[in-house]
Amino acid sequence: MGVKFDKDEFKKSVADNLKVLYRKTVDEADKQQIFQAVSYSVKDIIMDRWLATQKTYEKEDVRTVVYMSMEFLMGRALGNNMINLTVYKDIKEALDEMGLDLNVIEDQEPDAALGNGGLGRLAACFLDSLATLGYPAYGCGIRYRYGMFKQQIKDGYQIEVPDNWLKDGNPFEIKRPEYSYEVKFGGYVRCYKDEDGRDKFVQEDYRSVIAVPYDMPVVGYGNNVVNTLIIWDAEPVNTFNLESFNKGDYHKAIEQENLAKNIVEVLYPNDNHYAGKELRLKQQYFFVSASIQRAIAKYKKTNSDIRKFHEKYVFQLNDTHPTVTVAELMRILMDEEGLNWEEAWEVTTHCCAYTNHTIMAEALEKWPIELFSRLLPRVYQIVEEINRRFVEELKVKYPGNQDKIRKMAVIYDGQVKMANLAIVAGFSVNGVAKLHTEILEKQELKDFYEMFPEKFNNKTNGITQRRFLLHGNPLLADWITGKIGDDWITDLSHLSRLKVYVDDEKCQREFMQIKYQNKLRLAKYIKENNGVEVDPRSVFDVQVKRLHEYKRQLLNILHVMYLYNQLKANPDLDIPAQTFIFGAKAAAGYKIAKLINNVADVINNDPAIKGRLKVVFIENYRVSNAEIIFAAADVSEQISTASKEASGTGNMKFMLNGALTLGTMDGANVEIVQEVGEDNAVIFGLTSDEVIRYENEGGYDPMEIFNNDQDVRTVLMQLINGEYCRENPEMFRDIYNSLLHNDGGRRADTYFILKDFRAYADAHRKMLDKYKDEKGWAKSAMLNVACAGKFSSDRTIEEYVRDIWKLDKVKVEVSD
Ligand code: 26Y
Repeated sequence: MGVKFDKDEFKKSVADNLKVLYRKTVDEADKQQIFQAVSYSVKDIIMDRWLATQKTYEKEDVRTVVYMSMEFLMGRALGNNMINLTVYKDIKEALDEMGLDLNVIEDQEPDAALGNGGLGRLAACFLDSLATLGYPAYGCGIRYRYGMFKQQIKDGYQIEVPDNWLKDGNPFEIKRPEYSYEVKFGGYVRCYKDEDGRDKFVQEDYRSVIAVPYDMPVVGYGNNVVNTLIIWDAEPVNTFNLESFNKGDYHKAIEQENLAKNIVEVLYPNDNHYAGKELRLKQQYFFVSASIQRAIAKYKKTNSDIRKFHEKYVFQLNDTHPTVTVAELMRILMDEEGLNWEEAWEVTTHCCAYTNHTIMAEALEKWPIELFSRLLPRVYQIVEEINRRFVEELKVKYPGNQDKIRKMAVIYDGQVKMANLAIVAGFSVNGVAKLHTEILEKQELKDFYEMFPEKFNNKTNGITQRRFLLHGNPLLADWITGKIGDDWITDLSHLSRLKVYVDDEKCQREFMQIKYQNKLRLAKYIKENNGVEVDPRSVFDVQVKRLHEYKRQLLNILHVMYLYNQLKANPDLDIPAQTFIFGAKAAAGYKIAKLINNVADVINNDPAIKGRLKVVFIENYRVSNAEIIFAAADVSEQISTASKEASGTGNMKFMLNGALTLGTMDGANVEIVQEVGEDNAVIFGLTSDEVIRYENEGGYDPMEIFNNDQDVRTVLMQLINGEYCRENPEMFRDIYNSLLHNDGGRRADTYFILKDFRAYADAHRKMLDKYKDEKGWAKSAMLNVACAGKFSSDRTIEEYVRDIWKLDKVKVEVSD
């Protein structure tokens, strides 16, 4: 089923593109132009498959999932598209012959960073798996003009630089103005009776924008399927609203122009933290309304009865961010399609399914009624009615139980609670790892679980092996294929066949040699991008993920400070050289990045340590350099406070690339250890039950640890004695205080860093002992790869399809 590839034709195509696009020959073109030309040539291969896929979907009138997400963290497209078209090596060869280096060309592409972290990257992995498995699917999101900010480190501080990712044009996207829709904001609702005496509702005196879709191809692996990611741009109703202008409403015309510009301007760089910004609600409604309008229009092309819409479409809500879907679908079905409430509710509650990605209270979306009703007056009326009916139901089911109503109502205390809306109107509610779903059922969403147990289900996250092994780690990918064939590319469970090699010493050497090559590659990257020299023979101990208190980068760096003290006190300490690698973007103003960088500065420049300890903060961590980092890791730091990390997906990427997990029993770590066995990971710290118990008891007393553990005490004192900031010893006072003192409503050491410190230090010791046993280590690392099969997003998607989406696989024929 692979693509028939004609090398000469491809070379000609690249040269032609350079001519047509830039009036240049291959020798004259710059790297960016070459990237564009190659991308257009690849797009050309995609195009026939894209057409054929969409034709097939139309002809077979397939049931479709629409993955609704504010975030799609796609990363680079060129390499991935070539991989999935199964022409990567062919094209590499063709370009070689033209004197062009594919790696250099790939590096010209900016990451499509339309997401913050795990949730956005999960959406991207899901699209890859859906296409590869041959399921009809759309992603719907926003074409942010500026994606996730680029991070520079200056003087140890994070500087946020705008990510103008569209500056040179996006070769893979296609603008489709013929499928544009109007989206209305504000104004008021006028109610009147139609000729049959039925209530009718129209929004008047609104401001509106035109939502214009751009399609991005999502190429399935080796199967001719190309699905579509639709990202919506906003344009003013007309460039200069003549109608309003003529009526003298100059102000309104300008307002609408600004609304369009602002709405898609920038991705909010908040991860797991809700800020309640009005513009964010506008973004949500904007892409939701446009996406539903498009789905309904598409449905009506081939179906006549809108009451059966749910037979053909299911909307998966990626967290609460697109939850306004529920009310917007009700509105369109009633106000535009003429259904009554019961009919519209029947369709809506069979269309919408909700995924929860976090139990962090500060990530819960709650919109003030004032804001919500002002921005979306008609939608708000519908939410009110949903709430009124639901509260009636609650009163019948739990008479007199005000407490339940307070907790479960969709509208309460002046706020619209989006999670409650998603649960009430959705037919499915899922968590993203076994432990996470259990916590939802037993704690966070207990009341809802008791009322609607049938809605709840678990879908443990996964990752795509096409990007994070086949593309990101070609040496290991080839080695695996050499051993067990290439079936793992589309069925990761095949990796278990590597188990027979884990005791074979030759295989162990080959495997570790590949790891070493990947460490060299990362060392080179670090040298070129950060100017730090690292020893590829040292242990690469890596924590890459968004900076967040609950993820506890602070625990990691405090331990590095402790290790440094140990090495200073005892220079003969018999431990392998270690490189601690961090990579993370932070919410603006968060101090830990500065601490890590200052610690790095001190340690890396201390000759007494003889290079046995290095600390590196990799600037601008993102999907493209993540691929290089995972491939080179020995130790995977997954150290969140138990119960706080819903799943984690980086943990899976490390495992797949042969790193050992050093982690807490949190999120999917639990399942990772279950798969690989306790001997091939190191687990430490409080369990989620213990954490939750402490939290319910109001915390614990970190002072006791401070007073009794001399090593901890020393490290904490170094936060405030200028050891890591000569010019301002007070620099890290806040961090010190947060660990030891209650502050208003905030408990000291909210995330149990000191409580887990000893166990963490012991875990590190245990990890190093493992590392010293070369063969044992190689075996463990290989077992991590061999046991990673479960963590393919292909497996996750098959579960969503089976339990929630009920899609049929499609076959696409193409004549090359
Ligand atoms: C601003 C706001 C409401 C908000 C924005 C982004 C709230 C949350 C987020 C992002 C959350 C997120 O990325 N969650 C992560 O989802 C991953 C995929 O399910 C999980 O693996 C990970 O544990 C979880 O933190």
